[in-house]
Amino acid sequence: RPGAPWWKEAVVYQIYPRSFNDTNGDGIGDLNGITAKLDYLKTLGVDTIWLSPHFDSPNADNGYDIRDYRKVMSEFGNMDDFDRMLAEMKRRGMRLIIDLVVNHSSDEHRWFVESRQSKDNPYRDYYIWRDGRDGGAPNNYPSFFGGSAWKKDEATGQYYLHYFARKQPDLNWENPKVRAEVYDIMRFWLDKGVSGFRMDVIPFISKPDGLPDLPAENLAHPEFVYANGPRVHQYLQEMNREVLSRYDAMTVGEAFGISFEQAPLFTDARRRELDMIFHFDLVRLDRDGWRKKDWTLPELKAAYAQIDRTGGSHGWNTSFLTNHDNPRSVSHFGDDSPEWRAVSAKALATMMLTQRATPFLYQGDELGMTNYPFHGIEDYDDVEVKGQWHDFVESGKVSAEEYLSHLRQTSRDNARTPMQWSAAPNAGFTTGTPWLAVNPNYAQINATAQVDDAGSVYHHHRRLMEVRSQIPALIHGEFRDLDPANPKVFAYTRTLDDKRYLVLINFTRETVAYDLPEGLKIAATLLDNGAAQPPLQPGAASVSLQPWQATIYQL
Ligand code: TEU
Ligand code: CA
Repeated sequence: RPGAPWWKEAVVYQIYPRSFNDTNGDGIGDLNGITAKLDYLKTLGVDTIWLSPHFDSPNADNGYDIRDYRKVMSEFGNMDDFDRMLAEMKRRGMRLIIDLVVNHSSDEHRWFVESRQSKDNPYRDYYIWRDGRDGGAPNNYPSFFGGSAWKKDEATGQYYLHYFARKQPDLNWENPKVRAEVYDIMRFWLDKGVSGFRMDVIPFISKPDGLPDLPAENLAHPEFVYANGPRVHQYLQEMNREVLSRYDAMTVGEAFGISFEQAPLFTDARRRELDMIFHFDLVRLDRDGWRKKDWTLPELKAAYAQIDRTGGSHGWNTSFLTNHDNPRSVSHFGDDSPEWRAVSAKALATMMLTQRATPFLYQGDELGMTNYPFHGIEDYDDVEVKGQWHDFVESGKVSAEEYLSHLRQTSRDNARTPMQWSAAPNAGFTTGTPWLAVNPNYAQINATAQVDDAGSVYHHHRRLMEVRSQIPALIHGEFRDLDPANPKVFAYTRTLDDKRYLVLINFTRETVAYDLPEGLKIAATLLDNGAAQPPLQPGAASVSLQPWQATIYQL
């Protein structure tokens, strides 16, 4: 569409650098490893990369705890490596967006090192310090990573606030100096040539006035309170005015705690805040914290429809099925048994890449990588798991067996195992010892094998991106769910002017007869995930959908 901003037509690929590609044998992925794989990504068809944090960090939360916002994490390389990586992306016509983690910093950031020294330190107000109450924490806020969100600091006897780990103190956005520092950091990277930011838990930056106790009903899900501070929109509008409006940058906010109805407050273009947000309601459809619940296809479809209706009216949406905080999409929404893994991964890709939204593909999903076969607690690395283990299992509230049975399906570590490049030892990820175990299925599921196989999950992603880039209706066209209550089939149209496409996806292992609504006639098959048989006759009004068949038709 002439005049559409580039980021509406982009396909973004998320790299979790620690697990992507190790070039020096220390078992940790690095920036040179990314540079070495740019041709692979270019051939796949992605044009924008979102890099999870690459900044100097003591890694209490794998880089989401930043010690120096202007320095590259030494495990990942140095600034020369970064500059080379960015130049090589640009040479290939690719853009880079980076992670902006400014709700909190590391406790090892020099601001915090200063801040904790004394009550009158010039950096004291960079963070949120309060006196304790009755010999305990200032209020009842829980941390997402276990225990209280407050930690007493011996130097002054006051407590500091940390919504996440103790090593992730929350910054005080009320302080204009903090905001100015953040804007400077943003300019530093934009001036280097990055094309925007994914903003970590950005709705949390404004804290509730007076920090009153959470009502009991909010204690299990404090995000709905944390995300609704009084000045979040004021700060985002200021950030837009001061920084973003001066660059051709895209922004996507991680909107943890934001409901569908609230989405437009962030993404309505007329408000000049963010371009897009990541909604949690779809990827967390079947979750209650670490617990897994059942889900149904109509619920998933309702989430898509809601996202389209609310975020899309004067704004734009994201489409994603996983990221570094969620299980693998084929294990979650598809069927990762050997018989159905590849075809169901292709079906999910068809859905993900034909929404009226910018798709965000997570590393390894283009191969249909699966969850890891975790056994005991010792198999996990995640700081979140360790905190929950302490709060729920060690406290005796939940049995180890029960917690672990849910965790196998919900753990963030599922998506963090190393990228499976080849059938070589350690999946070709490293010549050393990988920081997190490689999924043992790498001999069957790896990039080298799939690049060589035209029928692979990889090539299906490549074809989908190619088709998407050529057909504006698949990007901008109106979305309509034809049959929201159908428990087996997702059927929707994408319409732009006189061009109309139909997507049919069978979410089951059975053959399902699907009758098209009155008046719809298929003109041609545009792209199929290899399950359809026999090919459809033009003009057909009914389709016999094969197990996990996903087809885009032209109407
Ligand atoms: O995620 C925030 C977030 O909402 C999840 O980590 C959430 O707390 C958890 O999955 C609930 O089970 C962002 C980053 O994506 C995540 O990796 C960081 O750990 C977190 O913020 C803190 O920076
Ligand atoms: Ca390395």
